[in-house]
Amino acid sequence: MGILFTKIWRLFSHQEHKVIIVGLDNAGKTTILYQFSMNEVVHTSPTIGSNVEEIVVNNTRFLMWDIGGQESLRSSWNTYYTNTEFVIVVVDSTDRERISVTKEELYKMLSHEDLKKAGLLVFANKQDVKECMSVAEISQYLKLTSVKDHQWHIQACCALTGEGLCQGLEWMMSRLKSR
Ligand SMILES: Nc1nc2c(ncn2[C@@H]2O[C@H](COP(=O)(O)OP(=O)(O)O)[C@@H](O)[C@H]2O)c(=O)[nH]1
Ligand SMILES: [Mg+2]
Repeated sequence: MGILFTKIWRLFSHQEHKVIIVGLDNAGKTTILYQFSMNEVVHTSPTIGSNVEEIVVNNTRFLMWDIGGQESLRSSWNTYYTNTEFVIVVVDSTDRERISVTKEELYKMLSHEDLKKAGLLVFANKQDVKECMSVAEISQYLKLTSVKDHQWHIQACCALTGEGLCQGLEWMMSRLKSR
């Protein structure tokens, strides 16, 4: 009864699904957010605090929070976690030096009580840049196959052209449907 009620409630309530976009500064989070919301490339400046946009895909509404990734802001990421259904982690695939920092932040997030049920989508961004890390390399660095308690998916993308972004959204939609 409880589950049925929840499903019906979702159908009629036009509920928004909360998504947070995190990752280190300069990874491409804000560019991705505005590709989703406006389908165009915007000139970004480092995000202080957060940007938020509503994105509607086939009647499914996502409320997407793009949270500043500078070191000083990372400690406040957890104030955004409540009711989050998906965490999008954006990786700058050209930034080999800081992939370990991303990994550290990733596992800190996954162990947080408020994100226990959240799905994880990793965008391997900047795939247009020569010699960038591949999806396989990034998966390996982040040890994604060891993530057993969250549903996860990694997607190659280029935020500048938008390539790969729809596939990421489709994965999120498929997770919602399978509930
Ligand atoms: N070559 C390339 N540059 C990108 C891509 N995505 C973002 N950028 C650039 O990376 C810089 C940081 O992007 P921004 O969205 O502000 O990153 P944020 O700090 O994570 O929000 C900007 O100069 C973007 O134009 C991409 O897919 N390819
Ligand atoms: Mg930003």
